[in-house]
Amino acid sequence: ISPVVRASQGPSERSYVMIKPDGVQRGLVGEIISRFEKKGFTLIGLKLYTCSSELAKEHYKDLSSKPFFPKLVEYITSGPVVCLALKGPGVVASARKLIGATNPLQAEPGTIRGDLGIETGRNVVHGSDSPENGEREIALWFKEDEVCEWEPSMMPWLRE
Ligand code: IDP
Ligand code: MG
Repeated sequence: ISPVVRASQGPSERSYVMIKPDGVQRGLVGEIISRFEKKGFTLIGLKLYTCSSELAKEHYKDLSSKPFFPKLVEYITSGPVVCLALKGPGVVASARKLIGATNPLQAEPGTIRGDLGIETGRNVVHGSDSPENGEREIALWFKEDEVCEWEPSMMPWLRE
């Protein structure tokens, strides 16, 4: 079995990561994408997008009863976001670790929020909280033909 074929086997978990409008406005797009690229996850979807409040509400529907919900929807729809779909073993939990705690002041240095933010309401980036939500959110934010399944040629150098 070739190393390329071998490396492509195994779980194919996917996460939806989004650079929120503050991250785009602050010019942090390259920096943030770079952190996920360097970690070794496979980028299978990427676009700049300004979302409707319907989409924002659907994305955050579990938080609809929270007092901050209207402001959250206003924030997410306030300008373009960058939508990323990432694939790899354990990508959901690992992306959450790279992103850091919801409140940037509590997020560890070295994490995206810990390094780049100061307020929960401007915390720069989103990451799916479960593999199920990863699938749900990728289906919500990307059309089917916008997700590109491919096998990076460096895979044998990332996975045994
Ligand atoms: P998460 O993004 O770390 O998963 P959640 O609790 O799922 O955190 O909340 C989703 C988003 O809602 C947060 O990233 C943040 O933008 C916003 N949010 C959460 N709690 C608050 C709050 O108390 N005030 C303002 N915005 C909040
Ligand atoms: Mg969440």
